[in-house]
Amino acid sequence: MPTYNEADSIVGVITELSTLDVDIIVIDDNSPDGTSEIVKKMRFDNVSVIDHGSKKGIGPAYISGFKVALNKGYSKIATMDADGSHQVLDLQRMFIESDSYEVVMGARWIEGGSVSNWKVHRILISRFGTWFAGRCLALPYKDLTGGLRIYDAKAISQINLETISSNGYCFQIEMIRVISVIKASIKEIPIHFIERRNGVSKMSKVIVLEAFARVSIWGLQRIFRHNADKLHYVK
Ligand SMILES: Nc1nc2c(ncn2[C@@H]2O[C@H](COP(=O)(O)OP(=O)(O)O)[C@@H](O)[C@H]2O)c(=O)[nH]1
Ligand SMILES: [Mg+2]
Repeated sequence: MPTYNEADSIVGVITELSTLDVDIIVIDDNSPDGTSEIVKKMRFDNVSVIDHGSKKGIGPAYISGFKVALNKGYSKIATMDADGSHQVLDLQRMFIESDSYEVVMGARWIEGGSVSNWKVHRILISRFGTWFAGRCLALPYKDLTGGLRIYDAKAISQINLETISSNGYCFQIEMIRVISVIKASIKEIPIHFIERRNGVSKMSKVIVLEAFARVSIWGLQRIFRHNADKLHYVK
């Protein structure tokens, strides 16, 4: 779980997750509100914190988390927001599916999926983002920007993680781009996304622009250079 200023949500999310047989790695970008210290004070045996030093964005945070998870030898790696938007019950259903697929993506924009309390502009950005990325990258999925996913650790271990360049939420799109290069199986499962009740979103114009620029460039590369630009992703 990547965190930036989630002091008001993190205890509830970790407590709820303790109903599952999982270890939790929190990757915190030196949150000024003390998120990291709050987690450490919980003293849960199955929870560890990576202090990431400064605000580097969710992309680098996830990559550090993946590296630690691979070192610890886990077989599956789940990613989840720390603000309470992702439901533990959805994650539980996804774990069942993850026995049959290398990547399970929580999807809001498929039958059975839903979003609560999200402003219209967020819905539009998210839906347009997935549509645009799907067209540019020739990916058939319905929700490319969500953060609730389960990856098979073996699939992640085939990736040259240093070559993943996105800092913001574009990371989620880039991961699926990479996953399709290694031809891992992907399944979308409907989830219920409930907008946070505490704290504020870290979504910004810079994050949207980064995604738009990177996806546009990848789209052009797909047309003009085929797969040559993607091979560096694979070990
Ligand atoms: N480590 C780290 N986590 C972040 C950063 N930006 C967002 N997050 C975390 O990523 C998750 C999703 O962020 P959020 O602001 O809720 O995005 P939204 O749901 O799209 O509005 C939350 O757990 C955030 O705390 C960041 O720069 N660094
Ligand atoms: Mg959120």
